[in-house]
Amino acid sequence: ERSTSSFSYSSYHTLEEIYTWIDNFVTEHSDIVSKLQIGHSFENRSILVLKFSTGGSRRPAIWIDSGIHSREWITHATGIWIARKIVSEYGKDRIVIDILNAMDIFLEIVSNPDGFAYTHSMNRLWRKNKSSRPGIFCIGVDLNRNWKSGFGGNGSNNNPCSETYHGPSPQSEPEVAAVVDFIMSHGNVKALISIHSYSQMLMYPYGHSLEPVSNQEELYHLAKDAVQALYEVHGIEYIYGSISATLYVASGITVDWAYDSGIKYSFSFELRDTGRYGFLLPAAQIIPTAQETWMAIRTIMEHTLHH
Ligand code: ING
Ligand code: ZN
Repeated sequence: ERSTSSFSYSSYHTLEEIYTWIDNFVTEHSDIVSKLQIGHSFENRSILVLKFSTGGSRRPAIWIDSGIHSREWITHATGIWIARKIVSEYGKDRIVIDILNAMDIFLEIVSNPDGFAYTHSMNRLWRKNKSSRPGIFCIGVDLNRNWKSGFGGNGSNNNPCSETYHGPSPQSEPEVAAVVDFIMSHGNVKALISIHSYSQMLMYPYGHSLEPVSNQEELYHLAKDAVQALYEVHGIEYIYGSISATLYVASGITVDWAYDSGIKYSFSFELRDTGRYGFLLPAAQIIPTAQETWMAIRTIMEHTLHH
């Protein structure tokens, strides 16, 4: 396919289809969108990031990632829909105009390309990446346990066969190292939003401990506003709070690393549903999920712009 006009935003897609869509999308919106390759996966696939920018250099930025867990297909689909929403709202929605006139948005849609390919070819419920090491007979590291903050602590596992295996060392996985290197060398990321599914939650640090973060009151009120904006779209209820208090203690996670690296607006979503379909969310729910998630993300971006 050579244009995005035939792409179905209400279907799930393979990695190849998404990467083709990215190329077409960037070509069609080259005035504000570009494609960055920030690294390679363990199996040597490209790790791609969409950059939305209206100019400037190293503007304050918002980072959004989806698909760090490969089986969470609704998150990739939501990322794609949001990419299109950003370009269609620039020029229409005053908030999006103001955001993009002052900030850049980086969007990593497929944060675990090897795992994602594997969910299409072999095992629909694969969560981890696909790395292997000599003498270790299980495959894969949990990319949401491989970050430096709290690495190896409670809610992560030392056993390579575990679904929450943290890996041999912090950032041992190329998919994590690529993001760390990019965000650190950028140096001006103000907000990070990491998208998972499922459970209908909006959460902020910490995951690794019950200790409150310094701006926890601000994050609590912002999460509340974002969840309210989400609710107003289709009446879907999200719960919100710190990760450790809302869900469970989890160590070595993306948003704790982001927060400890100075990104004070650091959030993680768990999208629809609450378990009826779980990871196998019907494609008919892609667009409503993306629409409501967008309103929450827009709320977080607007707050970031004004602070
Ligand atoms: N659950 C997340 C997990 O990695 C999570 C929960 C999200 C923990 C964000 C910490 C931060 O265990 C899923 N479904 O991936
Ligand atoms: Zn996840």
